[in-house]
Amino acid sequence: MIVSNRVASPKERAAKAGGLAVALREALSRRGGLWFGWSGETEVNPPQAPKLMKSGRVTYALQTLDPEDQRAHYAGYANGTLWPLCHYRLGALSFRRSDFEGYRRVNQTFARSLMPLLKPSDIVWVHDYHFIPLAAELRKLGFGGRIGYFHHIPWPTPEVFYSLPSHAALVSDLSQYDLVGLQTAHDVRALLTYISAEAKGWIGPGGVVGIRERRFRVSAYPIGIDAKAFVTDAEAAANSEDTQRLLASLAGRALAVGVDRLDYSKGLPNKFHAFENLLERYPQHRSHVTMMQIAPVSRGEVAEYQALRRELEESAGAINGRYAEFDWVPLRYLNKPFPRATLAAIYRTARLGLVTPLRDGMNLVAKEYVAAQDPEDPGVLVLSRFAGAADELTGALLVNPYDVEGMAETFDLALTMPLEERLERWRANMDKVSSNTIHAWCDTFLSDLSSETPLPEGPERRAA
Ligand code: ADQ
Repeated sequence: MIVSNRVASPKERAAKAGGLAVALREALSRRGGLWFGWSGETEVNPPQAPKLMKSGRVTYALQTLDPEDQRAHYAGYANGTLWPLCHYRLGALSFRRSDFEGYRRVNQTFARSLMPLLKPSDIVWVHDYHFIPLAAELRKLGFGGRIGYFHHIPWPTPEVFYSLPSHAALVSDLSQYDLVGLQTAHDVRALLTYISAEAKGWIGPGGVVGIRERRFRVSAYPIGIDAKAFVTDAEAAANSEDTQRLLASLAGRALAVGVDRLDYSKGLPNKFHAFENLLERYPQHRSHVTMMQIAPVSRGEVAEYQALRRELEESAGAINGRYAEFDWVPLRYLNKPFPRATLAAIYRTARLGLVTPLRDGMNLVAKEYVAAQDPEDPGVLVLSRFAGAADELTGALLVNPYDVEGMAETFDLALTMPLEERLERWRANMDKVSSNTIHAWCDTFLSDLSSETPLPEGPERRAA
C-alpha cells in the first residue's frame, strides 16, 4: 500500500507524471497493491470512505477532505511550517496550533479511511512530510503490520528542529514506523543526534533506534531516476525538431540551463545574480552564453511564493535590460512545465546544468541533466553543496549558493572546461546515476521494510 498526498492516477500519462510516480506505479503493478491519497477535491462533511478505481493490478483509493482541514494540513502545517523548517528557512516558518490540529485531523481521516482496506499482512509505505503521524494513527486503530516512511526533503539538524513547537510529538509519531528512510547520511545523523539527545532514545548498530518501547530503523536511501528512460529520451532528442529549433535560436552560443519548481528553497534569485555577475566580471562571455531558467509555478496561492515570483520577474527584466543586444537575450525565463522528451532535449543541448538550491533533499534535476548528456561531448554540472545529490555526484563543480561571486567564477570555469576534464567528471557522475536508479531505490526500501530479521534489543532489555 502506498500513501502519498498526490496520486498519479491511471489517466495521467507516463510522460507527465514524474519519475517517482512512474516508479511507484511500476512497483505496485509488479506486486499488486493499492495507492492511497487525496482526491484533489474538498467538500464539507466529506464521505468517510475513499473513491476506488482499479487499473490492472493497482487499485487507486482517493479520499476527499473537508476544505478547512485541507487548508490547515497542506498550506498550513505541511507547507507553512514543515517545509521551511526542513529547508532551514526559519524566517519563513509560521506555526499555528490550529494548523497543527488540522494536520493531525487529516492524518486521522486518512487512517480511518485506509484501515478497512488493510489486511494484517499488508505492507504500508508512506511518502513525505504530509503524513508523519499516519503510522501512529493506524496503530491506534489496531494495525500491527509493517509501515515504512520516506522523507523526501532534508531532515534538519537538532538546533533548527528545536524551533518547531511540536518537535517532540513529531518524533514520537515517527517512532511508530518500522523503517524511516531519509535521503542522505547527513539527514540520518541529524535525526539520530536528536533522538539520542532529546528523545532519550538509544542507537544500536545498523541504524536501529529505540524510543521508549518502540524499536525501528533509520537509514539513508538516496533516491535516483529512471536513468535508462532519460538516456533513451535524450538520444531520441539529439535530432528532434525541438533540438533543431533550440539550436537555431541559440545561433552557436553556449546554453546554461536551470530547471526548478518556483520555490524559495531552489535559490533562484542567487542563481540570477550569479549569472549577472558573470556577465559583469567576465565580459568575454557576453553574447556567447544564454541562460535558460525553467521554473513552473508551484504553490502559487501562498504569499511567500507570489513574492518570489515578482522578485524573479524584476531581476530577469533588469538583467536583460542591461545586457541584451538586438540579437541576443541573456536570460530566458519560462514559467511552464514541459514533457520529459523536451526537457531531455534542452538538458542535452546545455553546456552547463545549473542546480543551485539553498537546500534540497536530493534534487532529481541534477541526475536527469547528467543522464541526458552526450557521452562524447558532455556538459558540466554546477551543483549546490546543499543538495543531497552532492554526496553522490562527485564529478560536479560544487558551489555555495550564498556566494554569488563564487558561483560566477564557477560558471566561468565550467564554460571554459576542456573536453578531457568534462569527460572525466561526467563519467564519475554517470556511474552513480546509472547504478542507483529509482527502481533500485524502490526495491531496496521495500525489501528492507519487508525484512523478517528481528531488530536487536535495547540496552535496558539486554541488561535485564
Ligand atoms: P522537488 O522539490 O520537486 O522534489 P526535484 O528533485 O528537482 O525537486 O524534482 C523535480 C522534478 O520535476 C524533476 O523530475 C523535474 O524534471 C520535474 N520538473 C521540474 N520542472 C519541470 C518542468 N518545467 N517541466 C517538467 N518537469 C519539470 C522533492 C524534494 C527533492 C527530491 C524529490 C524526490 O524537494 O529534494 O529530490 O522530492 O525525492
